Parts: sequence; structure tokens; C-alpha cells
Amino acid sequence: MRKILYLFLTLLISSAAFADKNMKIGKKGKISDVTRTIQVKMYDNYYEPNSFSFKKGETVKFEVINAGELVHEFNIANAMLHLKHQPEMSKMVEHEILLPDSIDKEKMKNMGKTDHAMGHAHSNSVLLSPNEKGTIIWKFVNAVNIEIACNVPGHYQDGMIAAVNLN
Ligand SMILES: [Cu+2]
Repeated sequence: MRKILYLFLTLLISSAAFADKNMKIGKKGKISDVTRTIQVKMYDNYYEPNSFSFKKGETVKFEVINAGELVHEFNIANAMLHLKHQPEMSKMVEHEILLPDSIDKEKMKNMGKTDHAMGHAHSNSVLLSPNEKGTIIWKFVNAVNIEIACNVPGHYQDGMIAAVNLN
């Protein structure tokens, strides 16, 4: 129980910090503002395509499919935020919510009832099992060094990162 409480507090703190920094990398977009829809495939361990170019202020809809055999994440942030997010993902592995090739959605949902961060429902990311699909609508604002990356333990270090150029 103490372990769960510790996890809850850690995630609460990290998600609060995350929400604050969120403004710099853009924000959740509105469907009515979408100017481009991009299909992205996630493999073990890379994205296709693995770089993107957008205009500042553009709202993009990403249709993401996990075509790999491992769980992957499509997370719009920057290097600093990815690094902050990685311990959170490691905790999900420790608590057997996140398995190499599946996600214990039941466990994740139960924990998510007490805190949304535990349910892993950030608007800037999707965490997908093999063959699963997800959608993100994101408005890119005036920001630099945006990286789309996977924070499943080891994957970022393995180079599962896509660069985003804004012009
Ligand atoms: Cu991955």
C-alpha cells in the first residue's frame, strides 16, 4: 500500500510539472482546426516517418498505429520532458502495468481512477500495444527542440525519437 501511495505521489508531482511545461511545446488541438492528418507507424524501435515539418500554429492530427511487436509510445514533448517522463514509465514497468508486449489496461484504469496521470491519459501522448491505434490532435506553437519519442524503458536510448521542425 505504501508503495502504491509513493507511486501515486510521484506521478502526481511529475504530471503537475509536466502540465506547466506543456505550454512551451504546444497544446491539445481542436478537430475543427486540423489542417493536416498524418499517419505514423511505430516499429521496434523507430517511427515511420521519423521526422516532421510543420508551420508554427499548425494543428495536426496524428493517426498512430503500433505495427511493432512491443508496446510503444508516441509522445510529443522535448528532450527534457522525455527524461522527466521516463522514471514514470519505469514505475509502470515495476508495477507490471507496462509489459514488454502488452499493457495491463485494467490495472492502469484502476489506478487512473484516483489520478489521471496514473491512467496515463496525457493529451500529448498515446501508449499503444501491438496492433493498437491511437489519435492525437496537437497544435504546434512557437517552440524549439520538439521531439516525438517513445519512453518505454530503453526505447528512447535506442533512438526511438522523431525530430519536429517548426518554420
Ligand atoms: Cu518504443
